[in-house]
Amino acid sequence: KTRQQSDKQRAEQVDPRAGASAVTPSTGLAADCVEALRLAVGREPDAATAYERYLALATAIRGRQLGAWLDTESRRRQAGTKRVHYLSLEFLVGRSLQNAVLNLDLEDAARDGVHALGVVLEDLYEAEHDAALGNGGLGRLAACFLDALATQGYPAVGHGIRYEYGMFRQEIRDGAQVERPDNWLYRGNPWELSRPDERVQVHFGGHVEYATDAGGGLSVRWLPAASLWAVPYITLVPGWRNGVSNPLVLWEAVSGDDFNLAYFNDGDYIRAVEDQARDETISKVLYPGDASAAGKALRLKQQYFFVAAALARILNEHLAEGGAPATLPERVAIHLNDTHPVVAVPELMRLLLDVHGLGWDAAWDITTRTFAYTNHTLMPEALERWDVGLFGSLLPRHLDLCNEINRRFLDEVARRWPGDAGRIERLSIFEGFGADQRIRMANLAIVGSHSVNGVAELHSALLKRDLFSDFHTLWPDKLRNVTNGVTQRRWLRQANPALARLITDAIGERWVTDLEALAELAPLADDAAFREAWWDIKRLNVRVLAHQLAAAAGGPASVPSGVPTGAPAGAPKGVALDPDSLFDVQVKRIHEYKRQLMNLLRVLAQYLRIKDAPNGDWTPRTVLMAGKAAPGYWAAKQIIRLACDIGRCIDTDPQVRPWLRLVFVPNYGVSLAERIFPASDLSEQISTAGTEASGTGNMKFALNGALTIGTLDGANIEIAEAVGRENIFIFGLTEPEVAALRNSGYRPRDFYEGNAELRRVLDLVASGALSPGDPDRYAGLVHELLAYDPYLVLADFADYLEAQDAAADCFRDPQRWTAMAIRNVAAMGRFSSDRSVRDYAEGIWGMAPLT
Ligand code: B1H
Repeated sequence: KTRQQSDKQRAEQVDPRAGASAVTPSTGLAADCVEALRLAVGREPDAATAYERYLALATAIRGRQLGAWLDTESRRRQAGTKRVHYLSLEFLVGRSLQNAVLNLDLEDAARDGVHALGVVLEDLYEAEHDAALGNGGLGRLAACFLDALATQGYPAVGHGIRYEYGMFRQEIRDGAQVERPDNWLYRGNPWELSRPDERVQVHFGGHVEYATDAGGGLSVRWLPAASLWAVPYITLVPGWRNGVSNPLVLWEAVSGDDFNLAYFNDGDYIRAVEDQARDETISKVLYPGDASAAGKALRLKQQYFFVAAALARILNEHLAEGGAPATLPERVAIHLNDTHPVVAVPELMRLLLDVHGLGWDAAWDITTRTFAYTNHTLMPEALERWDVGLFGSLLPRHLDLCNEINRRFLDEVARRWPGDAGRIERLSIFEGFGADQRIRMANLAIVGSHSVNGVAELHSALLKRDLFSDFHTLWPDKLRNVTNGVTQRRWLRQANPALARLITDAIGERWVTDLEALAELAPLADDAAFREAWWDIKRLNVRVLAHQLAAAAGGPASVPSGVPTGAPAGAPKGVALDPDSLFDVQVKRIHEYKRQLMNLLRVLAQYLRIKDAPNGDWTPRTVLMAGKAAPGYWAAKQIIRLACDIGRCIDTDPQVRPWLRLVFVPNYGVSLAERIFPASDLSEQISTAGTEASGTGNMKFALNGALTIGTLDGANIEIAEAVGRENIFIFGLTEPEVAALRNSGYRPRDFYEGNAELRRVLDLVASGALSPGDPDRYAGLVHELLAYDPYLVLADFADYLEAQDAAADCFRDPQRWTAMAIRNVAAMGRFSSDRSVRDYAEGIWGMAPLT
């Protein structure tokens, strides 16, 4: 306790932002908790459930956040500081209670408060449901950015959708993924604040009327067919102990019953109510598809719905604060998180032209100076291309505007490259003809923004070289890089308190707000006592995780059949994981390009080696895999089945089980990730070079002292540069080698025939022995690999095995392993989202923090 207090004092001395008035009041929190339990929840302390106590504490804390928000707002208005609005279809926030307690420096007070309620704080943390309003890296990045923005005192607002159902809950039944709805709001959400009076009308469909007005000018009227309300819900994002709080505005769709009066007048009451229900499906559910564009009407409606609401709010606030349309880019930056919110470009044009009466050139200048766009993927199937018929039927005015934007843009291109039809075709916002015509949302984003960035050095270089090469030739200064980052507050300080404490004891706690300070750890890699403490913490974290997974699996072997929720498939009940084994972990969405399949094939290779020499001196390993497959993605679901089948085969083999385990952990998400990263020894980052835009899990593992086994892909390259090649297990083809192999005609069968071990593994998978009840289960998968193997699994297999052997050897020397781990953490400074956000603010948004 004394230590915690001295930390606090030090923070107040060291951190210039933690001025006296900025510190969140912790006094009275205990009393506020009891009061909230009685007067907000309506329960006597001795009768309350854990969830009700959680509600009480959350309510007491939210009050303090509201105060900080009002202060932040008045500071911003007074100083006239520019503000960024981050538009994203996903915010993967996870839980909020512990994050708020730590960021507001309320831990001691909350412990006292919760003690007064008769429970321990950790139980209340666990009572909270994850806000899983995102698919994976893209959504979690948005959440890390909000934390970093608030911590550095940048005025910022997130805008997204208040999905009633977040990312589905994954169950594993009979070794296969089953999706269950994530009804995360069913007990209410104490963090959000609804603002029904600030609702915004959103329109769809209908047609556009053009007329010449009295002065001879063209007047345009969009006569929509339907309208509904967007109701904002505000969740506050607290900075780290700096008194700053920024809003995340999530919009809910509510039927505008007063606009569908026609049916009521016709007496068709039931039809009117049905329509109302249909409107409200807009904010019902998060699309669970990661990396492939959905192309569905509902998805386009979701995009326009929240974009229109956000822009209306942004413009209203700007005008209410005394701004004019023309000064928007001086006071406001709007960021487009991938192409999902790119309909914002024609929407802002519509507002400026049709509502505010500006001319085209002025409106276009304002628009392009306001928007910036981040691309998150090179995968062609993820690039959004809206069918013109669908787009025009929902947004007729916007389709007209896209045509006009394109016409003017292509005129410019034609002036520069007269007669270059090919270039015009490639740059055009539209592709195809007639019924097949589509809008290329990435092209619209680039044309409508002043800045376009990729998310890691390699990814940005490939955008310039391949996907956006014509745009790069046209506007050589528009494309740039901002490498992703993660917040060390959640991913180290909160998730791994033991390691965070060890680090702070060694170098102080500056790293919490300045990750570069971790460099001071480097000399300690040579300190035997420090290494021992480090290793012990890792083993302790592994024990905690192993214990949790066993508990989720239902404990003793006597539990009746049917694996309960959260149970690791493949781990027979009662078979505990070995906490001294090498914890080798791949957690991320299941996708072919991420090559979970290559990981599984090497597990089988290891299995066969052990079978060949059961008395060999093997390095014990526990391979954990977790991640969700998009519900319609058959190949990804097969990978999960294969993982479960292999896990079961190993577990039922007493010769192999002491040396090798494979566990597929169900329902990967933010809260599970917070347990897994601290308990990992080896981080699997094995995508085919040139396919993973950045990766952010790679950073979270390394920040928690896991060593990386990985390809030279995405941010792995920058991690390898930072930690040094001697502190990471790099293997596989490089991006140019991948391109060359593909160009020369890749024949996966050659690798099969040239590698006896690979042959045995694939023959085993094809044999049906892994799934005796369904022997043909993997015939198609093996056939595809031998005939096509689009992600070069077979080409990289041998090198991957070698790197795995090197990792195993290294792990047998804990001194050496730990020294490498410490050097990894010491080199993580530039992978903080604080640095990413500063790059955006200074290089793209033109913003400074509040003073
Ligand atoms: C990333 C997506 C994505 N890139 C479409 N693209 C989606 C695409 O719902 N959809 O339609 C959802 C998500 N997600 C990830 O972004 C990259 O794969 C990672 O490499 C990167 O680290 C992350 C954050 O930049």
